[in-house]
Amino acid sequence: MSEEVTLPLDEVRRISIDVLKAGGLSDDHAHAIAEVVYAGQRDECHSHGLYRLLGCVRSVREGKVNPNAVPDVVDHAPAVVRVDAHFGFSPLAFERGKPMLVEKARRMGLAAMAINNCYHFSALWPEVEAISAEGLVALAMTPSHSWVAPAGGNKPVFGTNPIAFAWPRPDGPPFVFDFATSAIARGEIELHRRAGKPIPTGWAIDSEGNPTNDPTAALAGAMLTFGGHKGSALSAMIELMAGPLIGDMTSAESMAFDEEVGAAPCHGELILAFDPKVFLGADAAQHVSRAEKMFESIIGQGARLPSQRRYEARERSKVNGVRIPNALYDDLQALLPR
Ligand code: NDP
Ligand code: PYC
Repeated sequence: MSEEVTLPLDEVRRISIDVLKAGGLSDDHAHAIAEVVYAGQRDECHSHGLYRLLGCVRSVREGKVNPNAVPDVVDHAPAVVRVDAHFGFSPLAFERGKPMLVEKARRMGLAAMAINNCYHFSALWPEVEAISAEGLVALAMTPSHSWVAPAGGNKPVFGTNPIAFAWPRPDGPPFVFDFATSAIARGEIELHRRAGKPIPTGWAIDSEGNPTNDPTAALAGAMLTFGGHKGSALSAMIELMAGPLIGDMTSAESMAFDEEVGAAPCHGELILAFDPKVFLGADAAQHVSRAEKMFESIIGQGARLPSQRRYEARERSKVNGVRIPNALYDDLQALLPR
C-alpha cells in the first residue's frame, strides 16, 4: 500500500480552507492562511505546507489565537506602516498592510512594515515574492519561540528566526532566499519525528547538551544555529529588529506568553521594501543587468540559485499535484466536519 496520497492543487486549497473554517477561523483568515499553506505545499516546502494546518487549528483550540481578528493598518510615519494583527494569524495582516508598504516604498525609495501582535507559523518567501512582483526588493524577518541555543551555549535563547530576501529579475521569477537562522526549521525536525526518521548531526542537542540524532530528544533539548557564531549573530539581530525595535516580543517572551500550551509563536514581523527606480532613476536598467551577470556566473558553473528548486517544484506540482504522507492526510481529514 502507498504511504503517500496524491492531491491535485485545487484540492490542497479546498482542504486548507475547509480545515481552517471548521477550526473556527473567519473567512478572511481561512483564505489568507490557505494561500500560504497552498504555496508551501505546491513548492514542496513540506515543513510549511499542509502540515501547518494542524498547528493553526490547535492554536485556536487552545484559546490563544483570535480567529476573527481584523488587522488595523496604520500610516505611522512617511516610510513606516504598522499593522496591529490583534492576536490573529499573520498572513491576513500582511495581506492588508502590503498595499501601503508598496506605496510608501515607491514614494520614499525605502519603507518598512511592522506587524505587531501576530501569531506566526508561515514561511516568509511568499511575502517577499509578493513584494518583488511589484518591482521592489524585499527583506523580511521574524522571531519565533526560544528553541535555539546561541553558539557556544546550550540553553535556548533565540527562535528559529527566519530571514528572507527577494530581488526582482527582468525576465523571470525573482531571486529569493528564505531560511531559518537555526540549522534547520523546527518544522523539519517535527516532520522527521512524525516519519520516525533520525535527524542529521548538527541540528540539535538533547536536554543534557549532547549532540543528538533523535528528533524527540532534539525537540526537548535545544536547536543549534546555522554557521556557528555567524548564524547566532544574525539570529540576535532578528530578535532585536523584529522585537524591541518594533515594540514586540522576543522569542523568549513569546515562549513565556505561550504558557506551555504549545500554540504558534506570538510576536512581530519586520518587512522592508526598496524601490530600485528611486535609488537608481534612469540608471536602473543598467545596474539590474549587472545583477543578472552575477546570477549567470553562479548558474554558469553548475551551482544553483536559492529558489530554483522551489520554482521547479511549482511547475511539477501544477502538472502532477502534490504528495503528502497518508498520516498527514488522515490527520487533516479528522479536522473536517463529518
Ligand atoms: P533550508 O535550510 O532548506 O534553506 C532554505 C533556503 O536555502 C531556500 O531559499 C532554498 O532554496 C535555499 N537552498 C537550499 N539548498 C540550497 C542549495 N544547495 N543551493 C542554493 N540554495 C539552497 O530551509 P530552513 O529549514 O532553514 O527554512 C525553511 C522554511 O521555514 C523557510 O521558508 C522559513 O521561512 C520557514 N521558517 C519559518 C519560521 C517562522 O517563524 N515563521 C521559523 C523558521 C523557518 P529552495 O527553496 O529553492 O530549495
Ligand atoms: O519551523 O521553526 C519553524 C517555525 C517556527 C514558526 C513557524 N515555523
